[in-house]
Amino acid sequence: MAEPIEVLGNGKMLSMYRTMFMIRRFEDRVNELYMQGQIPSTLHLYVGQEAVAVGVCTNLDKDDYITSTHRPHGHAIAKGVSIKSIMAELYGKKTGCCQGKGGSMHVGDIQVGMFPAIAIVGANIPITAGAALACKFIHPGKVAVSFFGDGASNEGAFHEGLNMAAIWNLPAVFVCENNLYAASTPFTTTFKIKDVSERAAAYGMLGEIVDGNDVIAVYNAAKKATERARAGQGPTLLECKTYRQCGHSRSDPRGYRTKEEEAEWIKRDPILLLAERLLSEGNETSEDIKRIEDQVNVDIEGAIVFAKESPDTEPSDTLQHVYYG
Ligand SMILES: Cc1ncc(C[n+]2csc(CCOP(=O)(O)OP(=O)(O)O)c2C)c(N)n1
Ligand SMILES: [Mg+2]
Repeated sequence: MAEPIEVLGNGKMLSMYRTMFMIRRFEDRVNELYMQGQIPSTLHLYVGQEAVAVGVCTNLDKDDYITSTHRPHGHAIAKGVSIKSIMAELYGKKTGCCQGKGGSMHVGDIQVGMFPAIAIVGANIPITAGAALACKFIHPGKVAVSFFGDGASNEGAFHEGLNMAAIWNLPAVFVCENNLYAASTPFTTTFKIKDVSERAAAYGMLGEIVDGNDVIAVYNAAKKATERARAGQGPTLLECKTYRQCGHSRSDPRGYRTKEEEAEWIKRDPILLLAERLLSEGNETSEDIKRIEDQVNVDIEGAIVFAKESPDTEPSDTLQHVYYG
């Protein structure tokens, strides 16, 4: 049950709305630019899942850690990576958060607690356990959070990462974004169980299910999980039930699911749900919301100009920042 709006505070609600809208608009624009051939490589969009990143990251400080996946734009924006540096990264520019060498699937900025994202499905999960181990010994009170998909929960790395975090009682939160598909493979064909969170019991950790399209529900569940972690009470597996409204990546005709199913989920669009709540329970008006959206649009257009005007990463930069032993 979500906390009432008065308890959460309108400032926080509006801030979450702003970030969710920022993620959506950022990706809408990035998709257009990609279709125009301005952005190279491929894109995995987060459309429909914004409440997960924002609900979780609203509980995190700058020096808490997150790890992410091939679908990382939302996590990066919610953790505070600057949109200019993400946009420049997508354009392959020197001012990008990874100096333009990583592109969409590797965005991150350790200065704000985000490890560059990893596109190997499940590989970020044990790294989160490692970051949580560092928190326990070097940064007490800090927490490490892993975002990953339902598909990643069938990788060996999921088992290893959760088990290590459990046996060492690490300050970690494992956030599974169950969007019902791993690329074109439906959840039901690769899981014998109904919920990913059931697996928590196998590692002796708490498992919880939350409506991943309700940012307040996600915020509250993540609050409990992060507080437990910070207090030395160990890790949690948080399963957020959600839906990717777009295709898996650049060319996906989505023949593996029905238009009716998509329409049902789009009715519960997380941004619309929060806007309705702000209007009905808060003191906000549609003009207040529009003002936020207008400012976000200005910021995003500014980030695009910044990225376009930034210098390209040069072939001579290739070996800079490359570690070899
Ligand atoms: C180890 C590994 N296997 C396969 C792939 C190819 N691949 C990329 S994304 C993806 C689906 C992942 O599904 P899920 O974990 O549910 O995340 P979602 O795409 O739904 O966000 C696959 C199979 C990969 N990148 N890494
Ligand atoms: Mg999935």
